Amino acid sequence: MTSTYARFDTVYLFSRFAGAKYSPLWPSSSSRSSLLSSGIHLRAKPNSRLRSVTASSGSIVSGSESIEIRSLPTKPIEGQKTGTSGLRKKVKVFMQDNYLANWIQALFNSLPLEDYKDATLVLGGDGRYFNKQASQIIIKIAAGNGVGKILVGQEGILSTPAVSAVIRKRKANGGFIMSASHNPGGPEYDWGIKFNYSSGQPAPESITDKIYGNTLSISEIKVAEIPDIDLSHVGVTKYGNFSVEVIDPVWDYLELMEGVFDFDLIRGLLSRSDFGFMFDAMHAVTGAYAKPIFVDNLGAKPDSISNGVPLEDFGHGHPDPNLTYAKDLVDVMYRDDGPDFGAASDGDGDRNMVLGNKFFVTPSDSVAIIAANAQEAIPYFRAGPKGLARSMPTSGALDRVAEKLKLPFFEVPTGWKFFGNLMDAGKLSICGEESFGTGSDHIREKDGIWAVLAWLSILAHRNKDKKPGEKLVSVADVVKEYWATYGRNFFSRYDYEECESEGANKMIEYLRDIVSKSKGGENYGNYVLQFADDFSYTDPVDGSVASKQGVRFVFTDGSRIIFRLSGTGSAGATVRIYIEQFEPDVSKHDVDAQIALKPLIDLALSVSKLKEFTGREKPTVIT
Ligand code: VG1
Ligand code: CO
Repeated sequence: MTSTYARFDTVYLFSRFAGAKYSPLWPSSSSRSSLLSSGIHLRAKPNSRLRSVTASSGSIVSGSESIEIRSLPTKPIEGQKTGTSGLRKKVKVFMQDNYLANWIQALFNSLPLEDYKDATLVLGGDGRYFNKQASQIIIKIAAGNGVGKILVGQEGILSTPAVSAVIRKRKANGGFIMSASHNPGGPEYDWGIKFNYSSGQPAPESITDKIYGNTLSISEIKVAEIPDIDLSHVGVTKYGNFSVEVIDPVWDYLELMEGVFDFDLIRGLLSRSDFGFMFDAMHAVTGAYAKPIFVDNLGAKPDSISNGVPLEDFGHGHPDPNLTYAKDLVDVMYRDDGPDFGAASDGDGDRNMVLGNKFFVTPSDSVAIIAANAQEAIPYFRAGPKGLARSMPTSGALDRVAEKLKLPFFEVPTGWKFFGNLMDAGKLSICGEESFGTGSDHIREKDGIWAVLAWLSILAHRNKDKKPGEKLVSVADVVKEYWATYGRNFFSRYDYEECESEGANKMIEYLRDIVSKSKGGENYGNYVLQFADDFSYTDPVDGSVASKQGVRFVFTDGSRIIFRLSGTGSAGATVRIYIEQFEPDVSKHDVDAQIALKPLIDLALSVSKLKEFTGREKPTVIT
């Protein structure tokens, strides 16, 4: 293992999901009961059939000529503030009274009329518990506010990258994503909602702040008096000027992937008898995509997909693709006779973990390696990437690739929403975050399956002339060759989940105070401070400023210690500490990251007085 990942205690206990209990807010049609009782066991059709399933071939159901809009009185609800990626809470919170309805109406109250009136919006999600009921609520409020058309994934299913792809391809004005991503799902766990704009990127803070403001003054919700829409079949339903088109969740996305990658090249690798492949969909949304893409199109064996059926509670798992939560895959990959390549994706399909046989690729290295190899291995980048970017806490590996390839480089705050403007302005092609997020400007979200296809392209390109029986270039070979060329950025993240908010906030305040008084040249143990600050980012395209994005201590040898609080949790506060150190010496590249980083980790703990502020002896997760 090149990086240690350990879990010291268990935060989540899983109980099996047993039936939905939900009282609908609005009068429902007879189809509701069937929607509620139908479990999500969606399997996307093989590609050959997908091609024939288009909107026009679906049924068109026409309702009345005009729809009645009802004004439902409501009261503001506290705490509907968007975090790093949408609004996330326990599903029980979202199921209370008008909780979801208020937020959706507040969103419409925040958008300029021309952004939604008679416009097309996309709706989809990761298949988690409450998505089906939420779909009906969102559709009725959208219709009530004058939206012209909703494009919704069959059974409410669309991965986050697929929503972005559909918005772009069908020139929609935006879209809703029903997901709390890697957070567990089911009646006891999390739910979330996110809004993306017309270029497919998550709404900027200027909009999410407005939505929050409007949730505090909301007094009415506009609801269309229409029955629940049957989401189980591809087709169009019309009510007056409003229509809902149920679309196949895979088709647009698959078509995009075929344009980005050389599928013949990848098929050549996946169909080799001496190359083993395994993809773990974690019972989350990529289960709907994995078989059509990897098996039906690219020739992988049917048994190479595990946990490939999306379930409302993710099979009572934690759909976070890392060495702790994707343990089944890790165990297979660390066997002597394990596959040559393994990957997993998260709840909504935007994260990825990449493994070789007995080898874990850190996400920070992964994006750098994809960027370094993109031009030769991926047709979409044939002219070379336009620019590279990473989130601030992500290791500086990508910086070195940008330097060598003489590409523009950007460092943005945590959260994918900050990459979109750079992409729209043609300044950025490939980017990533340390949190298992990698992607490019083919869409405006990170993309788990894209990252897997990028890695398969690199391996396929390196091995395309290898005869049967010849040793293949492995994942470990590609990574070690990369380290030898660029040096290795040792990186680790310590997470302290569900701390008391008060202590965690005090710790950050304490660190901000240290930073405000700090001076370059000060000694911190064996390290000399270059600078310390609370990261602030000015968007080079629209000039917007995001401040207080993480406290960082940067030392003269390039080492860094970074502290921030998570913005995606649904309970308490999660403290994240990011530690990084650069090592140019090849002879030291095989050292375990936890050993290489020990002095810096100790320094981070003492500088922050973490134990004192949070009472925590040990992190819950180490990446
Ligand atoms: C985390 C990650 C961040 C990522 C975000 C959304 O945010 O650190 O890099 O963009 O999750 O990912 P935070 O604020 O908890 O650190 V996903 O796949 O949950 O939409
Ligand atoms: Co996600």
